[in-house]
Amino acid sequence: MGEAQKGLLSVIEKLKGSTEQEVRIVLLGLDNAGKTTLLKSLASEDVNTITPTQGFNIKSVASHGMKLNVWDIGGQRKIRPFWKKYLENTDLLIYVIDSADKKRFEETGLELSELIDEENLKGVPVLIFANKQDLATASPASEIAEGLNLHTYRDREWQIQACSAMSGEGVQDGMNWICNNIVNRKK
Ligand code: G3D
Ligand code: MG
Repeated sequence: MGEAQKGLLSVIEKLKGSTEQEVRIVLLGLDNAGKTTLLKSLASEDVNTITPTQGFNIKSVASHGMKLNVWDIGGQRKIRPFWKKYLENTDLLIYVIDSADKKRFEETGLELSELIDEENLKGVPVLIFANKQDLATASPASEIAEGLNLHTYRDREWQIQACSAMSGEGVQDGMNWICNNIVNRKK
């Protein structure tokens, strides 16, 4: 694997120079969006899976002063209250969308808008990965942005990045945005 694999760690290395605080990131999206694939390209470290409560699997990577938590959202109304703890003090939200799964655009849009309203994510910058762009049936990021009404987000920084977690294309661009944003926020 190439540069993309080192992406997040090198971002964190840079951040260490500018802050002593831990950087907390949550990576979310519907099941099958590509989170696990993306995670593998973001972190070369071993990923621990913890199960804090029944039916709620959370993958957690901690290294270099960074804490990254990942879980599937959608269809989990009953266990949502358990998320709270893992959304506390979040510095950045990464939201992953399967750009080729048009049937679930509405569902993923609803989940994102609910997340954005979470108290613990108030004002938190959000990077949206329009993933699976390598598929011929993928919708372009601009169309997805429109469908999600991203232009109405006025209380936070946001960015949509076309990518393929599989090939790594676009992942580094997303990392660069993260780097600039967390650095600006922590200053
Ligand atoms: P999740 O962790 O969000 O549930 P995964 O999603 O990372 O497990 O990915 C779900 C499926 O989508 C996997 O396929 C994975 O290989 C595929 N996938 C992830 N990212 C991409 C991408 O950028 N392009 C393409 N074409 N496929 C991708 P399987 O077949 O293993 O279920
Ligand atoms: Mg997964």
